[in-house]
Amino acid sequence: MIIRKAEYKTSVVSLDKIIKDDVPEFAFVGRSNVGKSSLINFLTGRNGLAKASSTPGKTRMINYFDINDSFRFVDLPGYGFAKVGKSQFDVWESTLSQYLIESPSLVMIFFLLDIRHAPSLQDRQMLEYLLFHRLPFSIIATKADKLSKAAIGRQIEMLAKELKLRKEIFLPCSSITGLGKDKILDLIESKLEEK
Ligand SMILES: Nc1nc2c(ncn2[C@@H]2O[C@H](COP(=O)(O)OP(=O)(O)OP(=O)(O)O)[C@@H](O)[C@H]2O)c(=O)[nH]1
Ligand SMILES: [Mg+2]
Repeated sequence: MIIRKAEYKTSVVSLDKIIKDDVPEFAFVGRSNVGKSSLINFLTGRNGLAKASSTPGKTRMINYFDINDSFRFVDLPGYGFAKVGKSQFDVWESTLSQYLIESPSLVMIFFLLDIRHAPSLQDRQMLEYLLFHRLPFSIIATKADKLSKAAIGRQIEMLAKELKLRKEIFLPCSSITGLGKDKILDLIESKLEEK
């Protein structure tokens, strides 16, 4: 899979504006600051396509990107960002979860976890949500450039144990070194072929 074209399509804030058509979608979920927007930029090779920032809470809407005129990436707002008021936070979370169950052409959810940290309570809730609704997902362990090769292996084992998942479904990745890019693109290609 080669991404030769990536374009910003639109952003929506409310559920009634969610795109409902038959273009396959790949969504990126995870806590704020885990690296969702950076991963979209890195996969598409377009820095600045999705707005990334060291300030958590950068992505506040559901952002759609058209890829290769044939599928979409969907950058979702992160959860676990404490600085917003509780009510606004609830709105984000419900929008996020409704997007996940109401999008008709959602093919795959990339669930991002920071490879350096044990999963947060909200990460566990997100996982339960994905399992409960039988949503197709794979786990991207981000920021692997911050660890040695041996430590990457140890952290993947820790995450798999903590979440009671097979360690094979974890893909270590780095938007800085390029680790994981080919595997993620292969996965996207195989999901599109299954359709
Ligand atoms: N070292 C390292 N830093 C990364 C990596 N990916 C993202 N970052 C940094 O992590 C910070 C957050 O990245 P974003 O891509 O904006 O995170 P996000 O998940 O989109 O955050 P929200 O939009 O707030 O939900 C930025 O400072 C990035 O430069 C990575 O693979 N390695
Ligand atoms: Mg973001």
